[in-house]
Amino acid sequence: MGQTESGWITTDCTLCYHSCGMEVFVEEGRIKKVRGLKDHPLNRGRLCPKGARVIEMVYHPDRLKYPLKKVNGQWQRMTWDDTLSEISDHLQRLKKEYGPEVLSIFSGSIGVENLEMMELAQRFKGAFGTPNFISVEGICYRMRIRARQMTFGKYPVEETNTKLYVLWGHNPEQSDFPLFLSLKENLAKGSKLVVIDPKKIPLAQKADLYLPIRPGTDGALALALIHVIIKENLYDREFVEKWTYGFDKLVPHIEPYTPEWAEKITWVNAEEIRKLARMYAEAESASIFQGTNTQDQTANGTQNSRAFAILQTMTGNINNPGGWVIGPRLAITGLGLPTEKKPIGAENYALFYDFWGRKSPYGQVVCFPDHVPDVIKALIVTGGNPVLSMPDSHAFKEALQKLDLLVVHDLFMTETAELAHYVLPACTHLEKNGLAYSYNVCHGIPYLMLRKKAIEPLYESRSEFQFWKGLANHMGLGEFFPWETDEEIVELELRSTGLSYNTLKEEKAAGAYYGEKRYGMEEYDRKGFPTPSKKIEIYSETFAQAGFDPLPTYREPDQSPLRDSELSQQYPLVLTTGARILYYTHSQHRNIKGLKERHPDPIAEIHPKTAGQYGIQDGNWILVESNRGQIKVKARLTEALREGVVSIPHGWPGEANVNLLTDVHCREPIMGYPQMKSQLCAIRKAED
Ligand SMILES: Nc1nc2c(c(=O)[nH]1)N[C@H]1C(S)=C(S)[C@@H](COP(=O)(O)OP(=O)(O)OC[C@H]3O[C@@H](n4cnc5c(=O)[nH]c(N)nc54)[C@H](O)[C@@H]3O)O[C@H]1N2
Ligand SMILES: Nc1nc2c(c(=O)[nH]1)N[C@H]1C(S)=C(S)[C@@H](COP(=O)(O)OP(=O)(O)OC[C@H]3O[C@@H](n4cnc5c(=O)[nH]c(N)nc54)[C@H](O)[C@@H]3O)O[C@H]1N2
Ligand code: SF4
Ligand SMILES: [Mo]
Repeated sequence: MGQTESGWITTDCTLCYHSCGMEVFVEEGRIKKVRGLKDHPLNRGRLCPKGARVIEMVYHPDRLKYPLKKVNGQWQRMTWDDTLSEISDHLQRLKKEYGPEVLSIFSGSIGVENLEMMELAQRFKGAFGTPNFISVEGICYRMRIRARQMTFGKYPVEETNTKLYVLWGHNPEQSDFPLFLSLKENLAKGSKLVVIDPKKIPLAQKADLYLPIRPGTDGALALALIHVIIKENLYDREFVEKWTYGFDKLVPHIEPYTPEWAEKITWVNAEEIRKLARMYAEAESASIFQGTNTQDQTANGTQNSRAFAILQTMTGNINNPGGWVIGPRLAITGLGLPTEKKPIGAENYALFYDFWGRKSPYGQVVCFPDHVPDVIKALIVTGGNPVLSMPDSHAFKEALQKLDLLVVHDLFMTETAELAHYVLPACTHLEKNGLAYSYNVCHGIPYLMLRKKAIEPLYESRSEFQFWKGLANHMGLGEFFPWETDEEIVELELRSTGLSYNTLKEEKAAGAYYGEKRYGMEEYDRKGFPTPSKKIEIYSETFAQAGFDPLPTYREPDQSPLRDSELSQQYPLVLTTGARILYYTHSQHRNIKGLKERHPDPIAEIHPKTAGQYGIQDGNWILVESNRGQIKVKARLTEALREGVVSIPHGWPGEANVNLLTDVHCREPIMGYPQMKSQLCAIRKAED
């Protein structure tokens, strides 16, 4: 693949999915310095604390260095060739006996920002013939894309410059560094801010309105907002008449959803709901920024996303500067190969899998534990740590232990890798070429840049390209991976974009926008929207046909404090999980000293009054219990969090892993997403 260069190399950061621009200084084949790329529109020269410490990660002594095989419970060093040969033999045997569905491939959130990781895994999946590709798409983000697509026929995204930001379960200060940068600038210029969150996050101090909502009840609030906007005639009548389908059905539908009704459910004061409805409808432009996964992981997720789409529509905040805008479609050539068979979950969650013939390449990951070993007996994990990151670690761990074959390709020995039969060393993003793309945060215009290799792979680590190609070769599937280098892959991906590998390498190292954004409705005047009614579908026949409410409705979390049940008595507090910590990506980076010291302990945030009821003080180690298990974390008392709520970040290992508490069978009924933001728990002081 040729020697890498010395000096400053322009590439991106893949430590989280934002793909900020990064420059890396290389001397004698070693990375010496990194800095943010000034010309990148997302981070504009800055790096968050994770990106700034990437060198510590790349050269971490705990990096996996060579392939390992578990023999009698001990890791034994292997060569790549022998390992791939053994895996290949094993897969062939299983396939022959049980058919190709026997293999599943899991890709984590790294596979969302790393096109090649996802695409090559999907290529192998197709070459092997299994439909069972599963990923974080089954618990994060895809739900909103599909809900918006079913409403608009396309996927509009939030503009980063708006006159009114509605942060609805989203805390960009921790999770969305690029949005945080533009938000701060625009607030200084007079934009307004609303925060809807059970925690008064620091940004809420600057907000014009803060609504302390009970976790999992956002759908009720959204319905009440629609109610007020209609009742008070605050909607954009002209826009609604011209562009929407089914508004007449919405009007009687929202009759019962008064702010007073919502107050009982959401714990948000009815007058505050009215205030928000007026502020939102009257803003010059407004954009709802729903949490990247917050709404997805509630009992009402799909309907919440639909309700937000309807709110944006009713107020005319579609395709206007500062609203939700439909940008040009990114025409990257996919590498995935389709399979005829349906993946796990396709029957139970039909709209996740298929609508209007738009098939998704993903199985529903929450269905995985129940399909092992009956359907699935082998799993390859690439760039993910499902034991810590998927809901219900007990269920996932048990399933992984029942597998005939578990292969993990990662940088480190994770809790998932510890359960594997084979562990393969992966290289970091700075050791391979790829195509980086950003979408939302660049104002709805796709932005492409070369993720340029800065150094040669360390130790015996290999890229996803090398791994899948190698395995395919061993299995006689080499024809599906005809390329020699990862540069060729980037070239292929770019084929229909008008850009080329060389253009990105030589002329546009800092990246290039792909396509132009057009405001206004001219395009739809001519063609209509690509939905069955050719309009924006407030009322969705697609939902009705699939057996779901065609207009947004509300569903209480499966585990609810409002229900007087044995469960709510035993576990009286509301548990929300996974609020992001700036210093870590999911289960990663706790081995980076410069980050760990910034946030050393796994914590549970609790209001002092709630903690007081259990004799818990700030800094005490506590046990948190749910119907699925128990964990031990440190209590952090804060008046910022609503009383009666416990908020615990995810990704901590061992007995602090919050997914030991979450329940893979508490699911949103339409797309199957787990209710990780709204379960019940109990707390008590730990003995020592
Ligand atoms: N309770 C609860 N759980 C949650 C959430 C929550 O809110 N609450 N959030 C969920 C969400 S939204 C998501 S997206 C998931 C994320 O779930 P995962 O993606 O499974 O989580 P990570 O811990 O980021 O795992 C990524 C793994 O990839 C490895 N890796 C990094 N770079 C590379 C590479 O270049 N190649 C390879 N092969 N490996 C690499 C890392 O070492 C790490 O082990 O977590 C989910 N889990
Ligand atoms: N540093 C860092 N950044 C990340 C990640 C990471 O692991 N680390 N992960 C990335 C990924 S894959 C994802 S999906 C995104 C996640 O991004 P988001 O889902 O937007 O998560 P946060 O920004 O942490 O904001 C969640 C906020 O919602 C609040 N909240 C909790 N439950 C509820 C609820 O039921 N309703 C409402 N209204 N609010 C609630 C929490 O208190 C918190 O302030 O972050 C991405 N960015
Ligand atoms: S936000 Fe931080 S970790 Fe994420 S891509 Fe940007 S610099 Fe890297
Ligand atoms: Mo995510």
